[in-house]
Amino acid sequence: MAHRPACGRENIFIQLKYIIMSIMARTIAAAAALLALVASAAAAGCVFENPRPEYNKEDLSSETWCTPREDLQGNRPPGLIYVNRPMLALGVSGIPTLLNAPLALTADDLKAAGVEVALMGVPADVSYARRGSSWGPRAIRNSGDWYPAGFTMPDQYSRVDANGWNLGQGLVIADYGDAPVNPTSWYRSVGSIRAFVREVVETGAIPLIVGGDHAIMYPDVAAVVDVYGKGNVSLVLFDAHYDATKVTFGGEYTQANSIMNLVKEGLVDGSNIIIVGTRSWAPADSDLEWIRGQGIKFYNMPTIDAYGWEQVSNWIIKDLQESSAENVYVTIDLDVFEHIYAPATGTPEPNGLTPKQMLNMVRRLAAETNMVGAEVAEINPLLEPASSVAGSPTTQLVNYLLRQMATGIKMRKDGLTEPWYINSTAIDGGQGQIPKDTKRQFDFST
Ligand SMILES: [Mn+2]
Repeated sequence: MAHRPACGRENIFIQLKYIIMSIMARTIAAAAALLALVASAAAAGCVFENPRPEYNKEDLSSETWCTPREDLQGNRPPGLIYVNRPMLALGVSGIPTLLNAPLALTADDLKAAGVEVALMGVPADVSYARRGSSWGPRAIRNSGDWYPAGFTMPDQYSRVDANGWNLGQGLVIADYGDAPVNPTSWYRSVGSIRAFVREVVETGAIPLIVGGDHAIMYPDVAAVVDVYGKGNVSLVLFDAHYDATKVTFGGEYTQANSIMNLVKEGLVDGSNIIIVGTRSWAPADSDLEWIRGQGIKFYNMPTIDAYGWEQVSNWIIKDLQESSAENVYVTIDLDVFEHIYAPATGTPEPNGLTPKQMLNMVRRLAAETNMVGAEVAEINPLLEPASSVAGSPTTQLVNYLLRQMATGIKMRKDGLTEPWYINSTAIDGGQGQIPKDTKRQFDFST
């Protein structure tokens, strides 16, 4: 029998029935999906300490950016994931990772592999200057750092090999991927970044973080303080700017006021903060008054010019060693460098520090103080186009900073913590070709 087409009132009832069923089905599915997201979010990475009006709870994509995939847990034995097939993969080939390190995707991976250094990115853009730093971590991965992971690569000053884990030397280093950053709201990102970094610090790994603009300082430092305790972390800031301004256009957590927030919230004591390399047309007198009032140590460029970098760098190390806080966090804004050395940065200033000064310094900080974390922020590859593809002065400098930090961490592990340690074979390869009474340009012992 031919099917009788529905018509008239009957047709309306059938349509209504389908419309009602469809609405019910969609409502149930949406509710289930939302519940699943909320449940997994609670267990995983979404932390909203400061929800803003733009947070639309009915938007099912609103928590996807911070919710780890469920299959990351329990479907494989935890440990490092080697993403490149050859034994000796150069940076230019294969799947890019930070320092060509193997990956870890969960805290269980870090724990199972005994990861000592967890490299990670925080791809955030909050700055009110030239934006693009969110591309920083990707640019460093793409930079073609040509040193393969796992093979012997001694630092030329200390002769310490932080890289050679394939040979039973070196540190266990992993790329832990990127912190969750909400593309529409920094204020929704802050809590999740803090939780992500805290998760790493809790495993005992030292996070070495690649930014992202310098607003990442607040959640990164807060996470380290969450683990080590309020007042128990010293903070050393290398920056052309002092990052404690009251002028933030109403923003609570910006790239320009992290120092102020960390002090006001009691996370870091002012007397445990050292600011190094500032030289812009600020701080104004009132801000300088605030800095003095907190007991913040301030080695600005006039101080470095007056007393010399070697002297000032010794004072910084001494300040940290004598601090009441047991732990040290190092935050580097790339604009602390003379602009020509790090052109890919958002708020450059001339008259900065040199790679030589800073590379020696970060190795010393990691070796001679109890450095429990560090970050390099304000890498903006959009300002130096080649940097996103094949490396550049800026990206190679960042790779060097990370490698010198790792070297210092390995030196400390090996007990090489004396001031300005350099290996006896570092100068002239230990051949003794330089007469013993030749005066050194710089006496490492002072
Ligand atoms: Mn800064």
